[in-house]
Amino acid sequence: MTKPPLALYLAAPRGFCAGVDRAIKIVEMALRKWGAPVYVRHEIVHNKFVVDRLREQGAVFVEELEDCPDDRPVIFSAHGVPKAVPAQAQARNMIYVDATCPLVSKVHIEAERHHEAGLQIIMIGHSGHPETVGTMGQLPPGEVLLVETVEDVAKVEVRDPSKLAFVTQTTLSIDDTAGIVAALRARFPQIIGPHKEDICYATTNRQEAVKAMAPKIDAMLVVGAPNSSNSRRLVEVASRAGCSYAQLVQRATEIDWRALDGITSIGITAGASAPEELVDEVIAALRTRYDVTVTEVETATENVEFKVPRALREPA
Ligand code: 2E4
Ligand code: SF4
Repeated sequence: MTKPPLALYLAAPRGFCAGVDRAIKIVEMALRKWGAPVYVRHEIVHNKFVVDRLREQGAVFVEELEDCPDDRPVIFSAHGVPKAVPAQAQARNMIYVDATCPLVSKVHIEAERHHEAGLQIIMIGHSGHPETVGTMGQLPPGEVLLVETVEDVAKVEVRDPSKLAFVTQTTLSIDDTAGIVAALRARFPQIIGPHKEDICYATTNRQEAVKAMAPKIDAMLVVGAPNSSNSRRLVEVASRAGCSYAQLVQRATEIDWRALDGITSIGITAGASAPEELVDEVIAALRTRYDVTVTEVETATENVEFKVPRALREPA
């Protein structure tokens, strides 16, 4: 039987960003330096495939520092941790390596600087997400207020409207955040903040690539995990840009073939924590049912690289 033709548009950039590359490298280098087990507080990045592979090499994933023994190294995930976490590790004389993405650490420093200048901070982020918990946890309780929506901006109760700053999570929707920032500036004209927001280059580029592709395609598959904020935003961006079917898939086995019935074009992208092997797997699965022609849609080039901490570059 002949397979129906399918025009496959592959987003570029997609998949791993510099912060994820660095975080995974940190775990691998720590395993080499100290041997197994090395503990990791929270999924190093939000991807089961990455976590499983590191677990096979001897990494032990836990949610809290309390679940780690004193005498084994612990790594903090790319999303960042509240100040209390390294403080507790130090108090227990533990070896720890911080795999927080430098672009998340930059936001932590920004928040601290505003606090030292006597400002209360409003964070735009998702409640309960580890990055939000980590950034808010840089300062004492009450010093960082969380808003998730434009409606929250209308309700938030601040200490002094003339002494305010804002910071954001790095993986938010560019468009939603612009609306929330506009609402903040309208209600609090004196609020201080970054030029736009703190959304990182990788989040921005992946959303832009999806926007460029959406008009060309009948469906969009985003390779990524359900707990990955940046991946979920890519699904939303595709839907809003007019793609009638946009779906997050962790890997090929999650493709809903019935939903793809009758399509002639498809877009594929991957969140910043999704390995390229899983993109390849999805494309291979499509090839079993369709006569696929691949076109890459490149809207930006990336050459960002982050060094691993010095402790890992030195012998044990
Ligand atoms: C740290 C900061 O934050 P998100 O849920 O998108 O994390 P994920 O692990 O999926 O992606 C990597 C990452 C890590 C993004 N920003
Ligand atoms: Fe860092 Fe951005 Fe990657 Fe998050 S998505 S790890 S902030 S580079």
